[in-house]
Amino acid sequence: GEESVKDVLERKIKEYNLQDTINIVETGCMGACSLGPIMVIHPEGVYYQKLTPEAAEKIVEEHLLKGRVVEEYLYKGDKGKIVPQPQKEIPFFSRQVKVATRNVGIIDPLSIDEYIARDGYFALHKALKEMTPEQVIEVVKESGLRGRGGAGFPTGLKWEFARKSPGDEKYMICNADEGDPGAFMDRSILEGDPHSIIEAMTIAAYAIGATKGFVYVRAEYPIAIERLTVALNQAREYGFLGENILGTDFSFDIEIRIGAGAFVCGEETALMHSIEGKRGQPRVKPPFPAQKGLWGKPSNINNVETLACVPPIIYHGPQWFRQWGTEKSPGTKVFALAGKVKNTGLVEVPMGITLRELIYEIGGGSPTGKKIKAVQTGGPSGGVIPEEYFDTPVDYESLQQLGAIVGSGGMIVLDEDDCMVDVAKFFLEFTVDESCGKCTPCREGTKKMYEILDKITKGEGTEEDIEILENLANVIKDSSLCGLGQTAPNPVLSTLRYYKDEYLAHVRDKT
Ligand code: FMN
Repeated sequence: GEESVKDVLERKIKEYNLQDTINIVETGCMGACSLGPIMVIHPEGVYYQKLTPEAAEKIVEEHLLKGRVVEEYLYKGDKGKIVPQPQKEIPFFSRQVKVATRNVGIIDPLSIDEYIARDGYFALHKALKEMTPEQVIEVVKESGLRGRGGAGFPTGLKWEFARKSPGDEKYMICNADEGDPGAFMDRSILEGDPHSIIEAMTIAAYAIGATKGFVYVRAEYPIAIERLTVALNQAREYGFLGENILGTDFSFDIEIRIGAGAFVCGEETALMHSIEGKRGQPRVKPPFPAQKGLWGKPSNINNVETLACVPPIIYHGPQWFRQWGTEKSPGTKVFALAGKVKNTGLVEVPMGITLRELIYEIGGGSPTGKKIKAVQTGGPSGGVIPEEYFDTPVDYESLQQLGAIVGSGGMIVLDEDDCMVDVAKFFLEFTVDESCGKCTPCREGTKKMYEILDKITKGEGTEEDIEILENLANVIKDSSLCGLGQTAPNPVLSTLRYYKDEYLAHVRDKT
């Protein structure tokens, strides 16, 4: 609805001859999905939410012309209390720490000048003019930044492998496939701050010795593709990309490649096959991309959110990043809060925050007052975490110990009405659909698991079926070719771990 609000604003501002004093800036997503469309009036910082074209008209006439705040569209807190500046008072906003999304919702993504005004390309300048590639890698290693695409692999170490891998032609790839259902952090960064990715990729390319880069972005993100294209042209024009960047002898350029909607193409080896024009299927590792990547050359691949953290780390130094998070999982992470929670949307928080803080304080708890039962983290590769474990800190190791993962940052909150067998079936249906078919355990096994789950949820299963389901899940996990099959059984295994009684109730009560 934002477009129609903007149209009215433009028309009204012109009508009242305010165009010289009032500037409309179209930004990327501000994160609060349940409140959109949103408009913030600066410099006072008044936050209007749930806007309509009529609301926009009223705000121009009252707020902009007469300086009177329109209460009707302000944020309403507990018991309907009006909060004009929720950014300062409401935990959903005030508890966030924005590193990867530092410019999203603030700058105009189509303006390179606005990016530069917020320290954009300063890190690139510092890296190219004051640091050797090895020093850049050292800073990233010291920061402890770990891959935000799911696996949590240390970014600096991966860069070092690519740097040390012999070869004069190397590639730097950005993974913007973002296939996890419910995840939209990468989209928000690309749409809201595309220059941060260009700057980070150029720094990474300098560090590993790459001359060519690719952003692999899914076709379902047309706005991201459009804004990235504009940003790439601006970066070339300003000398941040192309031949002899910033007058140095380092040259690097980036091309966009558009994916065609296959989840498996987010897996790094499948993604590289897809860029090469081949069928997007994974292959056995090793060799890893750092040794043999795109067209057999040493390559480095990073997720969008990982890359978005790089420029401020280089600019402010590794200890700056380490002021947030835990020893082993430093920094911040963007999560997509969804499901049975009051405040849905994107939030960037320090790692190590507890699930309880995330779901109750930031998320605002249940919207209906029903009892929250669990949270499903990490999308189709993840698992459920029951409410009694909500004091667990959100970091890579802690969630893994509970049978779930941080993954790309999806968090779906479930309440007492949700059947955990249905939840497992929902995610498994997705992986069955998205299995590429190359390896047998994933192709045949996940289908078989789905059939058993279907039988159980229809009240036609037996206790033996539950046993077969569990055995099959473990076999698929151990024997699949890539991460898709290796993690597909996780939702089933984790619901079996904590909610076996619900499986048994289905088979015993025939419901
Ligand atoms: N990583 C992403 O960044 N985006 C994706 O959409 C994505 N999809 C994946 C899908 C599957 C089935 C698997 C197994 C992995 C996927 N990954 C995805 C992880 C990538 O293979 C790779 O680990 C990641 O891009 C590395 O970047 P990082 O170290 O910055 O996280």
